[in-house]
Amino acid sequence: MTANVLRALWHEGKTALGTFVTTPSAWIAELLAHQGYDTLLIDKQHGLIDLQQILAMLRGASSGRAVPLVRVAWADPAEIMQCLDAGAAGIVCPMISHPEEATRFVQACRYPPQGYRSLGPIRAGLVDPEGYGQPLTFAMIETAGAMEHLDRIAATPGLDGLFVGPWDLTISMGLGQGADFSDEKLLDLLRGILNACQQYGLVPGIFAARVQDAIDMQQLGFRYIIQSDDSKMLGQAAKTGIKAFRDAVST
Ligand code: 3PY
Ligand code: MG
Repeated sequence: MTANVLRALWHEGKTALGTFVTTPSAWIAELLAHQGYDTLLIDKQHGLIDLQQILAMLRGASSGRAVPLVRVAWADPAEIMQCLDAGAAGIVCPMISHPEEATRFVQACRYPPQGYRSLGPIRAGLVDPEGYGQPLTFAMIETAGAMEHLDRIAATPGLDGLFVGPWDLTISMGLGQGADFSDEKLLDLLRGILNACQQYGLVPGIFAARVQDAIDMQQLGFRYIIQSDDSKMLGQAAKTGIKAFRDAVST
């Protein structure tokens, strides 16, 4: 499954739904890729995953229909290029605060003359021979700096979308802890990001922990939504089962 599958979906005005994969497991990636998600976001920033495990997870995800992207730990060109060569359909890059960082990120994903990616798509060329040179590029908007430079970040040539990290954004903007999607101050920021996306032809993306928040964000205008993550889902399912059992059984 390739970047162009998602591009086609967005071109039709549809929404891509995915979840974070935080567990270093090809099986979890494969399992989730078969559940009906449009995309998966393998989390190398806050997940428990290192570069060696990315290949196996991308291979696991490839057997399903969900298009696998990687959130890298930082805007490190070497790491970005390794994830792309391994076959990631795109990169979500955290903590982009300045236009120069956005340019450095996007150009690491593009071959000359658009960028400075080095040629060597060892697996990418195998799984996506047509499109490996045009992976998806999402800059994360999650800092006060990003809000200050939003327009110039959005104008970065070759950028496909902005992806909001509401938790970091909330902290960075001094709005407290934990993203409160009913907070008008946060909603104002999100509307500003949506406007920038519309102006520059970018796909607006966001993370939402709860399903209802994901629905609300889709209604607001976001078209790339990552809802929850595998660790949280597993923990919640376990808690629900344990509670049901303990409530029913007294000893
Ligand atoms: C944030 O909300 O800060 C994120 O990075 C989402 O994972
Ligand atoms: Mg974040």
